[in-house]
Amino acid sequence: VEASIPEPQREAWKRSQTAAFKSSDEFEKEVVRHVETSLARSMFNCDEKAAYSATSLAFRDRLILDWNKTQQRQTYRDSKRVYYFSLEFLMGRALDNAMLNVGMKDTAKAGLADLGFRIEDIIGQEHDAALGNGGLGRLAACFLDSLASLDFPAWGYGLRYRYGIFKQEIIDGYQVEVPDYWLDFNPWEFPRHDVTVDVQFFGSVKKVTNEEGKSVAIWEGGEIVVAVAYDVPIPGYDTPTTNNLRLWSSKASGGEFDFQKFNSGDYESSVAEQQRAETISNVLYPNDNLERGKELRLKQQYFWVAASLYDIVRRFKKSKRAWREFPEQVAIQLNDTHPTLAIVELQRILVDVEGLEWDLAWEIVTGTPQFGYTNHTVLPEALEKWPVGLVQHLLPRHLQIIYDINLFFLQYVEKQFPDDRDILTRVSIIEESQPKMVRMAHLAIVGSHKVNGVAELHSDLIKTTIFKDFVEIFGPDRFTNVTNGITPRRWLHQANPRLSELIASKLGSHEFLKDLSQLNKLELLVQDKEFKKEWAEIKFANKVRLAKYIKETTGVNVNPSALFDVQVKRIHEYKRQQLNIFGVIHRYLTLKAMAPAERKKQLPRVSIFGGKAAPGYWMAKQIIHLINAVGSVVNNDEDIGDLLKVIFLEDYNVSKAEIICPASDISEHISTAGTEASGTSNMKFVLNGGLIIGTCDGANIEITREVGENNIFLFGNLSEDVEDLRHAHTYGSHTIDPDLAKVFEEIQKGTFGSVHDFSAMIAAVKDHGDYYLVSDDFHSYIETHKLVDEAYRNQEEWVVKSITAVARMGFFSSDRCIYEYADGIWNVEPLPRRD
Ligand code: NBY
Repeated sequence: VEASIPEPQREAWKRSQTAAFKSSDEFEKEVVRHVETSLARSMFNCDEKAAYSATSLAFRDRLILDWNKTQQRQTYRDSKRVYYFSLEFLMGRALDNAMLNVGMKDTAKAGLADLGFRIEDIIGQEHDAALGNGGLGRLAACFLDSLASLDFPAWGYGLRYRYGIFKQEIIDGYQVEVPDYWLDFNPWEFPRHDVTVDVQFFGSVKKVTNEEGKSVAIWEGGEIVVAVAYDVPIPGYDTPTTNNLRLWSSKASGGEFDFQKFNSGDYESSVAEQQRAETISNVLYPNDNLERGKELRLKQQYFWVAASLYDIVRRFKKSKRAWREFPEQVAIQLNDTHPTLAIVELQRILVDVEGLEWDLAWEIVTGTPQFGYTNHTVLPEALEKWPVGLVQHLLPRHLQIIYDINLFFLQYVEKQFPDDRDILTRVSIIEESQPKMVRMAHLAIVGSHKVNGVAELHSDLIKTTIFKDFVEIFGPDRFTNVTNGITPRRWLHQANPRLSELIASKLGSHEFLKDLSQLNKLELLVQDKEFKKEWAEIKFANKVRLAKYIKETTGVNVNPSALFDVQVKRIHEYKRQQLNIFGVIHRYLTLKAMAPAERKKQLPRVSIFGGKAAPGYWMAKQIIHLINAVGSVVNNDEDIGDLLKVIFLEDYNVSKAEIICPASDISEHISTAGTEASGTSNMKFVLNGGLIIGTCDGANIEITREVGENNIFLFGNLSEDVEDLRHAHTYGSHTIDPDLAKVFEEIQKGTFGSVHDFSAMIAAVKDHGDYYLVSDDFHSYIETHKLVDEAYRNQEEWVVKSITAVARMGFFSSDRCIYEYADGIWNVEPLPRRD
């Protein structure tokens, strides 16, 4: 690397090879310097917010030195890079993670203590980076952590939303959305005002014949929006490798505003134009697993994809390689279909801008390995489709290219299946509906060399249902599985430091954080009394911490010795929070019906819910309302006392998950079988010593395979029976489970208030075919909860289950996922730094 630096700068570069600080004294000096210079404040006036800012700037300085060296080395070695394209990166807080990954948290703790601060208070000042909805966005964040920790040359590409996922407030039991303006001070990003890309929209396409007599397309007119890069350093754990997350922000072209319009007195329209441009990266769409076909969303997708590809191509062209080598230098992973336009855009660049022949260009675009597509859902309402007219209007040249891709694809299919007209209709990229639609998943499959699902069941389902025809067409090898994982750095070491230290003390080092399979050695200790005692104490301490948080935020006292039963995730009918709350009501009625002496013998429980409903998802909002309504009755019922508490935690997000996951005894992953592609919080809870109650769905199945059937509580109908059950509901006679019917009667009596509000939830089960099989699974759910209670009474045994499960969770590290993608999909190698 050194030799690549121009002579005059080399000496200075060598001097800069020292890290920003090495001791708590040096750290303190850096903090003071940042308070006084970067923040322009006096130390007399340094509150926790200022201390947070200065601490972050001190760590940022450190990270950016590592960032520079990592990028230099990757460029110098000309290594193949992975680009992870995701519209969402749900990063959470950065400071704690940065301190732990560079291994300087103790240093910072001592330094901050010297200055009179508690490190937890300082960490708590940070606003979550919440640029995502749920599992899909958090998966991208875990993957970035693993890619850096394993020294892979990898960049994330996304959008720098001014507003992340909304903040949720609960007012009178209802969800209210408040904008999440998080950028007032963000020390973790580096604006690159010199790294910009012009992105074109609208306009028209003209075919002209060039000097060589070739017909070429020219896309002209329309408007230009400028993409500005913001870089976020991604530190690896226990390695100097620091990767990059590049987020694009939109601004109007031509500087601040159009001076011509301004000078001609048209001030308002010049401002309006600027605002229109900035709108593109303004806000994250708050839907999870629902596609709504908004023009601005499509604009976001193209803006982000065009800027990112331009950036990648610019980097590639510096290496002066032939285009054929592009797939050897670049692997792009499409996180869901949201970036599918990248396939079309690359074809456009190669044909229209670089002048390649269509066939050669398409060979490069679909080269192995080039694009990989990860599917995250089989729910029909979540599969992306865009009206042809909208694409035509916004991206006229791209629509032509889509039609050409489709033409060649359908010709290829026709050759294989000459007598089958139906298959052409089914697999066409264009749906011949009114209006016609572009099916993004079909485009993504045709343009990718690998398509993967995110858990075994899910990957099997996509092959046998929604993408069945494509398996016939392209063969089974195009389809594969990479079961999701989570980063043990954030979800064990950071969220549960005491448990992580206990494990490290038993295994002799922290190596397990980078090789999670080493947890299996814990199984040798399941009969070690002292170890079990410490294990149980840590869980209890984590529950005490959550109980304190519950008291502060809801005012409700909960007993930390009660069984903590947690369901935190986006609110969605398929995830079945309604099943959970109906079960809670059933428990309440059962307790109420008991004689006091018998009631006293029951096991106390705290049912904890959390999660956001998409603002336009009315039914999900009703579910939140019912949970809160049940809470206000049950929590104030003197007959019940500590035996049952129902808590709804406001504004569930990543930093709250870090408090909640370590504190659960049991967590609920109870989706209708076949609907939850994987789930990842299930992994977080088990890794923290909680057990789960779940359906045979998504990754629950593989968790069962790993931890053993005795260490998980499964219930409910199987995925293969869902279709028949639904059919029977609609065409046969549909009887409701008698216990559930009693729950409905109680709600309809008005016990929980607003009968009117809740009637739709009941009707969905009773009158509208119970699509999510709430009634079918209710009995099994209740019976399984009885088993949970019984098992929990035997604390000795429970702790053994907890330890055994943790010991067997090694498979679910996102490091394992990254190795599988690197090997089977990207064909990339790590590039460790040797300094
Ligand atoms: O991806 C989730 C799946 O539901 C979950 O089972 C899986 O574990 C996780 C990671 O693979 N999907 C998800 O979170 N999806 C979204 O958030 C999402 C967001 C937006 C849109 C679609 C899905 N959209 O079309 O706008």
